[in-house]
Amino acid sequence: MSEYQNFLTPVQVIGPPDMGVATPGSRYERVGKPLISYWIGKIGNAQIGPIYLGFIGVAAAVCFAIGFSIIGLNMLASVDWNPVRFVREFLWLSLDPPLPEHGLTILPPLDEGGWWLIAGFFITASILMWWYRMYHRAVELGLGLHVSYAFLAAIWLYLVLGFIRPIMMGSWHHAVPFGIFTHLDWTNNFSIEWGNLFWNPFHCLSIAFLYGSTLLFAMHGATILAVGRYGGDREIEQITDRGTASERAALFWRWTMGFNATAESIHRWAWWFAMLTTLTGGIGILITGTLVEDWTLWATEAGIYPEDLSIWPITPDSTFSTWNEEF
Ligand code: 07D
Ligand code: 07D
Repeated sequence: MSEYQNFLTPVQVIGPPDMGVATPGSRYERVGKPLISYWIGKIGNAQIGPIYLGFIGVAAAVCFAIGFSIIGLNMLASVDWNPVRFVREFLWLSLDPPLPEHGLTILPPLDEGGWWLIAGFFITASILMWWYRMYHRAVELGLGLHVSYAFLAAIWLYLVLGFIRPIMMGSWHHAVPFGIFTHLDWTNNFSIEWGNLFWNPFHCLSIAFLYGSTLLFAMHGATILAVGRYGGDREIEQITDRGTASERAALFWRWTMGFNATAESIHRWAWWFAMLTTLTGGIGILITGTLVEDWTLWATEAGIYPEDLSIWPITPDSTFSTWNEEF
């Protein structure tokens, strides 16, 4: 038998599936006959199901299906109901928000943004209900509410982008289209329209936390894998069994950079960095066009953007003719 387990040496115990702890007072039960999958066991827990099926969860799934279908059917209509074109052109298809002249009208003509509003309503209802499911399952299991707060931070950015800011701007037109490439185009146009988002300090903060999140994730993931050979991933033993993996992990960082997080605090670092990415991002988007009209102008006035651009002689600039001539 393997002394320690990783995804190459898993010992998979096959036995009666675990139904999980009882949650007295729950109105709904877990459903589905659990199954054990060797291959799923390679990337996580081998047992699939049972899944908790509550009213809100089902309602969220139904709302998502309705919103998703409305988007899909509109896309299909835009290619004359031709399934081959739908598949080939999918990445370019889009369901766009209402035209500017409709302002904040609740129901503009369906093909001028009405379908976008209806789809948006169902997708948003679905996300909010899924959030409630996260919240409520945590309460019932006696957990902290950290997962639901983290999800809420992402929902904050989503709501700012598609709901709160468009209302503050006085038109749904400012919201994001439902489309793979069109939402990228929207993102690019947003930056251009409001004077280059790079000069928005909240965009800077959001990027710092996003990059920080990947760094922390890499450091933490790598550290635990590195001490896996000493059982570092067996969290229960590590709490009582000092002097082995956890200690080596901590020492590694104390020796390499003088400071080490603890097994608890590293998760706090990760949680805050991830949450702050979308929290600061949402603030940055909310104040764009509402408080600040042009970020380059703002940065110039704040003394951040240089008034004399000749101090950056080597910056590649595609509009700079001699640069173009070189290529
Ligand atoms: C890996 C977890 C799984 C989730 C996945 C996404 C859908 C959408 C759409 C039917 C990390 C599932 C996608 C259900 C189906 C239709 C029309 C999460 C993981 C795999 N974006 N964005 C993507 C969304 C915004 C931006 C990809 C959503 C803003 C850039 C995917 C939202 C701005 C790039 C996607 C949203 C923005 C992307 C991969 C909501 C600024 C890319 C996402 C609800 C923040 C990348 C072609 C991923 C890409 C990409 C989904 C909002 C910018 C389609 C659902 C408006 C610059 N975005 N995005 O892996 O390849 O996330 O695009 O707010 O380069 Mg986006
Ligand atoms: C979108 C939160 C909502 C998602 C939810 C999930 C479903 C799917 C799935 C069933 C992602 C719902 C899920 C419905 C269900 C299944 C399978 C989180 C979301 C609730 N930028 N930029 C950011 C960089 C530029 C622009 C953030 C880098 C340019 C705009 C991030 C660069 C221009 C916006 C970031 C760069 C521009 C952003 C997003 C470099 C374009 C935003 C953080 C190196 C030319 C957003 C303040 C995030 C923001 C945002 C990174 C460049 C535009 C840090 C690294 C200058 C308009 N940019 N960006 O977590 O918050 O998103 O800005 O150039 O709105 Mg940017």
